[in-house]
Amino acid sequence: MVVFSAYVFPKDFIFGAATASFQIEGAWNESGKSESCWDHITHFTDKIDDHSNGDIACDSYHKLDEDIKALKELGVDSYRFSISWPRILPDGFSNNVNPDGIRYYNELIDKLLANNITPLVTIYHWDHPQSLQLLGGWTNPRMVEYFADYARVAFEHFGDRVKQWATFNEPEKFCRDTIWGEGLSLGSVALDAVAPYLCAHTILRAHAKAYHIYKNEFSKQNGKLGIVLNLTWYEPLTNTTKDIDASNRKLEFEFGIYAHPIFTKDGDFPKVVKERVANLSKLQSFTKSRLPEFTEEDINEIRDTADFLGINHYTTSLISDASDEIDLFTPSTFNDIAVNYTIDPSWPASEIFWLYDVPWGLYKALMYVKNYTNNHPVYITENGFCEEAIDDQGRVHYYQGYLQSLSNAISDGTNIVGHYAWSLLDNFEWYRGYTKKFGLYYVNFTDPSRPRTARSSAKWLKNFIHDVKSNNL
Ligand code: PNW
Repeated sequence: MVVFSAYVFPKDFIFGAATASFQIEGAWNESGKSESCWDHITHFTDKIDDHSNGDIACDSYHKLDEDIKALKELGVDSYRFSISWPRILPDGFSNNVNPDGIRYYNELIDKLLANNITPLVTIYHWDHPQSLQLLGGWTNPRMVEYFADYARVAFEHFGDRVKQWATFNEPEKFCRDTIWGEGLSLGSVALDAVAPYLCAHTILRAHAKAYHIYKNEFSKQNGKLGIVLNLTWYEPLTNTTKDIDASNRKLEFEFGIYAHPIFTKDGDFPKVVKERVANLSKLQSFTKSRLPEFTEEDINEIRDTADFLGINHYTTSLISDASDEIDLFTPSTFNDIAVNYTIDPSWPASEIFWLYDVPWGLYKALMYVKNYTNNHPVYITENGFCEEAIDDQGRVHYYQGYLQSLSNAISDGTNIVGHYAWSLLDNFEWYRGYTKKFGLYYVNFTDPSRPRTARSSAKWLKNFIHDVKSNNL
């Protein structure tokens, strides 16, 4: 441990920046790539705020040298990016591998390594082939096999050089809304009350299957494999038992539903999740719980299948119990959870509605994770702020506070091994299109050459990483 000013980081701590394929690559139908579910949503629905799409995005498919230049300039140790499933397996299945997809990621990986930047590769960051969406997407249990086959192709082609793998990015988020639309009510029992649980059940089995393939067939590659979960910190609004229980319940439904089966010795979904969904399902006259059950075999297969946990942490909400307000007879995940959200008006707001600058929330989240996972190694795989200005003092303030909190959590015994800023670049922000900016680098989307410009936060982070490292020498 080296102390620099007030910051403390272990000597081999990893600093990085993150992106995801659909959000940056563009080249949506080039060189053998097929349509992804997100190409489909953006082309055929009006759900995106600015009616934009990922057809060109940051054009990183043609500009990987510029991305690497930005990473190099930042002085990061690592780059977290994701692989586009339809770019390497256009039919969705592993019988047909697209050589140009393999070429692109080979080139990216080789150039990163040549610049001393290690890759952390997310196998799935929300963009599966539309052909598999037509087969039901993540509600189809066969996706377990299709995903495992896809992961095997990734290990085969890239595993000689990639030593850090994450299977899924934020399954709770995409199981809730990314394919079907967003919002607390999507308007059907199937989507509001059933699909998120079918999806969770499939994802956990797919993750475990990929883990066992990696450990059994690719043990020689000697890498690490984990999963990335979203973890907003939920602080009880008051210190009443009802609000404390409500914030715990929210954490279990959002984080525990994935973390409990993988990281606890009991395995399986959290007790409160199983009980509440079973009880409400019964009351609502379903013949069985809307939450699928795992078999004993599934539970054993899923338990202990992560070398590390990735957490995406952005912000904090204040939680109160909503049990008295909900209609128990209306099936929905919102009613299953039964909480209300609010914020403290003194928190600095970002330019996206859900994100506030609350650095102590990260400290609490990390302490919670330490307990929950018995101090498993953790990467913060995403952390960032939404602000458009080139002189983005709000983002600088955010990183100052969050890195301080992170450093405090490390001093207090949490096992945090890395931090990735979201994002390297402004990019396609899902339902917000290009209206919301998360980049350390500004991207001019009206210029066909998509020039990248360092924001103040990029310069700040560069100096920060440099200072931490030179004090660690
Ligand atoms: C993450 N929330 O999504 C994703 O992993 C990224 O792809 C995305 O660009 C980034 O965060 C910024 O949004 C989230 O409402 C979306 O709390 C929404 C929330 C959290 C994470």
